[in-house]
Amino acid sequence: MTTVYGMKTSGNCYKVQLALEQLGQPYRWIEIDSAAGETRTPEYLARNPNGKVPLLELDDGRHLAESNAILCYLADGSPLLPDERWQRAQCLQWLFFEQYSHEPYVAVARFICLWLPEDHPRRAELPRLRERGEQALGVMEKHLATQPFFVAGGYSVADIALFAYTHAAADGGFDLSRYPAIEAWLGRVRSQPRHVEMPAVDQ
Ligand SMILES: N[C@@H](CCC(=O)N[C@@H](CS)C(=O)NCC(=O)O)C(=O)O
Repeated sequence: MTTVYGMKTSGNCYKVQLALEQLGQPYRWIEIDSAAGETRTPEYLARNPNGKVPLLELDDGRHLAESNAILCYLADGSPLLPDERWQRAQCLQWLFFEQYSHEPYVAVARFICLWLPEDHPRRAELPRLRERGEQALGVMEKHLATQPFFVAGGYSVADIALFAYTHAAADGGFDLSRYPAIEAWLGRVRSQPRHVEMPAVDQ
């Protein structure tokens, strides 16, 4: 059976969980505690030399890292990843946008706010992270003002990838009420069959 090494409260890992649930694919989840060093053990680094979760392990022992690559692998051949060339390229466009222009700001602000102490020096990064995160949310808002989902064909891995940290953006100090089209899209994503929520973080 396919195995996922992940952390349930990580948006990058939640993307993989959500896709597997919506595809109805059986899987085994191994919870990794990165704070306890479990992504830095020799055994884990042998599976993923980059020492990150999520990580997919196939039955034949092959491993695949990077959440959005995992989404593409899992969704291949399903409606979550269009076959049509242009729509598929648009999916990829939004997956790369998520990793380069969204996640480094929206997810990192969340990480700092939820996991680092009040007096941690990295809190000084928050104003810049919020400024750049707002830019990404602005791009999404404009797109979603005219379309129900990111790619015209319908709900896809692009929506899964962008939902993961956008729906939790308030954790990083973002005010989503300023983005009505994003809020409406979050509702449409939540109403998809077999949707599961990301667990709340214990404070
Ligand atoms: N680009 C990677 C990012 C993976 C990543 O940053 N994972 C974090 C959790 S969200 C992690 O493994 N942190 C633990 C560590 O670095 O030890 C992806 O999309 O999968």
